[in-house]
Amino acid sequence: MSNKSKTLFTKAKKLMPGGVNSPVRAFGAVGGTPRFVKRAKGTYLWDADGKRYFDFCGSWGPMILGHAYPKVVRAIQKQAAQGTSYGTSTENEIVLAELIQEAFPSMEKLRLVSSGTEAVMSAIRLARGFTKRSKILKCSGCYHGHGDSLLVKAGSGGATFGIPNSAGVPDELAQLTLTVPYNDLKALEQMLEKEGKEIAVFILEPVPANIGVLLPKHGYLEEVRQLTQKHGVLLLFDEVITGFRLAFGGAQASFNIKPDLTTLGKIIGGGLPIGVFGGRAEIMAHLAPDGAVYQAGTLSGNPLATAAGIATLRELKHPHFYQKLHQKSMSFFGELDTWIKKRGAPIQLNRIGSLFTIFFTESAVFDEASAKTANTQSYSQFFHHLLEADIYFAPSQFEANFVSQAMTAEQLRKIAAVILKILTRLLV
Ligand code: HOZ
Repeated sequence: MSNKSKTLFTKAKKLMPGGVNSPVRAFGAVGGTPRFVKRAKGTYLWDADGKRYFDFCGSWGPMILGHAYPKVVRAIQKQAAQGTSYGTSTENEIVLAELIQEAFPSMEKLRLVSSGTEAVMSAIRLARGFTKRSKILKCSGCYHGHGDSLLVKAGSGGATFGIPNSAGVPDELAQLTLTVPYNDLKALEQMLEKEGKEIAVFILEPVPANIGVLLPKHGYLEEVRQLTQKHGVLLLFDEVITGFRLAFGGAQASFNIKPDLTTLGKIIGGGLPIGVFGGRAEIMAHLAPDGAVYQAGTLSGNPLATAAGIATLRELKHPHFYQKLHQKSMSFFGELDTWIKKRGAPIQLNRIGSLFTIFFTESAVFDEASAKTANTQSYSQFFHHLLEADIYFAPSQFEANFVSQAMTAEQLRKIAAVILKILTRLLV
């Protein structure tokens, strides 16, 4: 076990609640001591004791190119030498906005902010300002950052720690957030019939990845688009995880659906803090200084984050980038899947593109309730066996894992063999 991480965790707990700056990092759900990381390169993380891990967490999504990708590092270094924040507009904001818009044509206008949470909070305010309606609708188990209105039946840390409704959110506000199960069109239809006239926006992870990965049932997203349109409810795709992950144009390109609003984060900052929200020009016109919905940020469009984002997105634009990434991922998942099926193991491998979760349950996982049938104790055991084998997964059953382009087919073959050995041991 990592001694330095233990010492650092003890020290950190004296200074920070739970010893962390974001709850799921604390290993609360899997037990043990969180690893304090000192450096990362390509597919690997090194902890404070110098122990190396093959990393499937990828900083929770941003590191699609792998860690310390040379072109991204150079872009950050070059920009840092020219200043780290100006509080003025820069040309790079335009360059990044053009790259994002090229990938997401539904974002006719957009605004850069500093995190996915901030993007969602701002987009929700805008949706309310535009529609002049107060209620919002989300799916139970989906996570859209920690804005007050979104911490109702929330996934990610909400699911991990069993606090889907956070203390500190006034009931009066929480009551304005309605929920329906993901993949349930009947529930959505009934909700919109009953409350539609008061709902500003339906916010949805088109492919949820914060309760573990869920896949939309055939036709679900198309029907969601039609139903929201019918009721004059805006559709907001939260693609903080799926954006530039499932395809250059995210889930909306993969499933060919045009939402009214979109939020992005993670990958678009190449590992630096960033978020963006955008959508139909008619809606975005309501944002200050053009319109009456206020939104601002000292570090919005930050020069370091935009430099890293531009360098990252330019790599993702290369022809065949996603094809290669998905091919590698598919062979890796294929090896796991074949074994699971052959053995009839009580495990669900939910996956799409380079995104995946291994659920320890025999029933199909397609919404929050089915995700919650997973045996979290088995996941914890699995997680710690992986750690012993120098493999780092997300420290919670209810999160996604990521294949990065830095991982080679050969590495993934070897890792698949290790994972199957661990599963064999666990399932006897
Ligand atoms: N919101 C992230 C998981 N979906 C966790 C971020 C972190 O703890 O670093």
